[in-house]
Amino acid sequence: PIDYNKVKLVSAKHPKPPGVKFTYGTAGFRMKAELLDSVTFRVGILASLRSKKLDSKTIGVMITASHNPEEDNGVKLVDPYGEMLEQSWEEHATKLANAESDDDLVNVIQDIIVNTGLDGSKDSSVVYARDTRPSGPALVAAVEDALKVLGAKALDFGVKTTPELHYVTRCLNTAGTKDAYGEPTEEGYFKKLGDAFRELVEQKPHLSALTVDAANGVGAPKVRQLSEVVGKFIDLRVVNDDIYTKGKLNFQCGADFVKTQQRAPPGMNLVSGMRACSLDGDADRIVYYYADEDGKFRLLDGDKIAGLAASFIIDLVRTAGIGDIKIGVVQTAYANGSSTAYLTNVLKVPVSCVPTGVKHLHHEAEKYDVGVYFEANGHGTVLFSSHAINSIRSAKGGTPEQVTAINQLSALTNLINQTVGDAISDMLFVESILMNKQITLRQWDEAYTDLPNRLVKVVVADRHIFKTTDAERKLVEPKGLQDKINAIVAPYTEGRSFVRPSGTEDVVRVYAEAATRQDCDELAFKIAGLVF
Ligand code: 16G
Ligand code: ZN
Repeated sequence: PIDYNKVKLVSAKHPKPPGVKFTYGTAGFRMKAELLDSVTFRVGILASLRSKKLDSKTIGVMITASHNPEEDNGVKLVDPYGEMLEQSWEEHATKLANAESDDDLVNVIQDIIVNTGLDGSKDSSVVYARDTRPSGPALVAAVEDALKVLGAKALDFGVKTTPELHYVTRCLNTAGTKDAYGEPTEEGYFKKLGDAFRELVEQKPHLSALTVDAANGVGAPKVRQLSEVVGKFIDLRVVNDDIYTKGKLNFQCGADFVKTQQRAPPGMNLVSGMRACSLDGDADRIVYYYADEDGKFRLLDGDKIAGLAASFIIDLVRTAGIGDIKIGVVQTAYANGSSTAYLTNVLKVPVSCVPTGVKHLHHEAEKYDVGVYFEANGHGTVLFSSHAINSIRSAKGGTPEQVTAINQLSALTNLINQTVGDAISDMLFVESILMNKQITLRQWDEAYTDLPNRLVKVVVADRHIFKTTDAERKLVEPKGLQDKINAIVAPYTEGRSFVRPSGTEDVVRVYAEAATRQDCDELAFKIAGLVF
């Protein structure tokens, strides 16, 4: 049973900053690190409660603020199979974080116990990891205090990428079952990826070196470790790998910088013929890019990866002769209009659009046998249903081509991190496709041409008055605003624009795309003016 007096005593060492309102949002709790001590302590408590609720299964806790500035940090929970925390528990997290006093905290814990019908006397087990942020160790200590006071089994997974933590959580909970996902260690993770990658590319000629911008974050040491496993097949050159100098994390580098600025990180010296990609600060996003003959920067973002991945898998399934496998792609409103047209008209694959945030994409992708989901920002993965996996594993194949395609599909199910988008796994996935097709980044890029697009942040008095519908593509509130947007967009050729409140920052985001750069910028400017 839970010793509430002890909880209060330890909680007193992790006081809530008065007046601050916390929300468990799309990416868990995220803000200036100095405000997070009480929050991480309480998330530790919630992790233990969640484990008790789920028959003592291991729950994951990740301490990271992804692509945010170094002084930020964040914390989120991972459910037993590596998914995001079940949505109904986000509310419990928010209530716990906002309990003003230690007594209130105990009341909220007791409410959660009653509300969810969990048995407080059950054992609990929690695995946790952090990225390279300097504020990480102290926040880990706060989680550990919580686990100690609740008597939870605590597993410190150390400095890891977010996707590694998702991976290990699933491994721990499936060990010894028919759904075993892999060895619950970092070595197991790299071995699983490395073996699958080798299977896919062993016979293929090598490509030129790939420059990997690691955002001066946890991706840097991890890509180096990966290199030890796959170095025979792929030449990885890590840049922006300084995880020790203060202030460097995500600063003028990384996937978010490259995607939003639409340029290479300064200092990379991207020249024609180079192949490059950028990870974000916790290595769950990746974008590719190159310079064309004129030295012009060309981005291959999450939409381009989705197109490449879908076309490769469609071909494999067709060649393998495995019928009855429904392939679909899931995007958000930020997907470039050209990418949606390419998927729909050229690949002829069904496309669904869902609200921003991994949990929405992930759930929608689960509706297909093979669900490819990517956000334009580079976060994404591919999910294989158990029907798909069984079909692939039991397929025999009559011709050598069929056998190869079946083996490749089977390898893909191991190469792709199916718990969450994973920059390292996605990078190997993309590389394996490019090696199989023997194509350059430029040739990949030729599948379709992106419409010029612009993303603008608008600071408003209260972003909560903005309410959206239709996968965030339309505003329902403030009343009348959507009609005005429609009227402005109407005259633009291939014009599209939408407005949504950010889930991670106190701003409203305006997206616009149109046939020309000038039209697109003008459109973005006009719509931003409406919102302001
Ligand atoms: C979070 C989401 C990411 C989304 C971004 C949008 C997860 C794990 N992460 O980082 O998928 O693209 O928020 O941010 O769900 P915004 O709401 O500020 O535009
Ligand atoms: Zn991230």
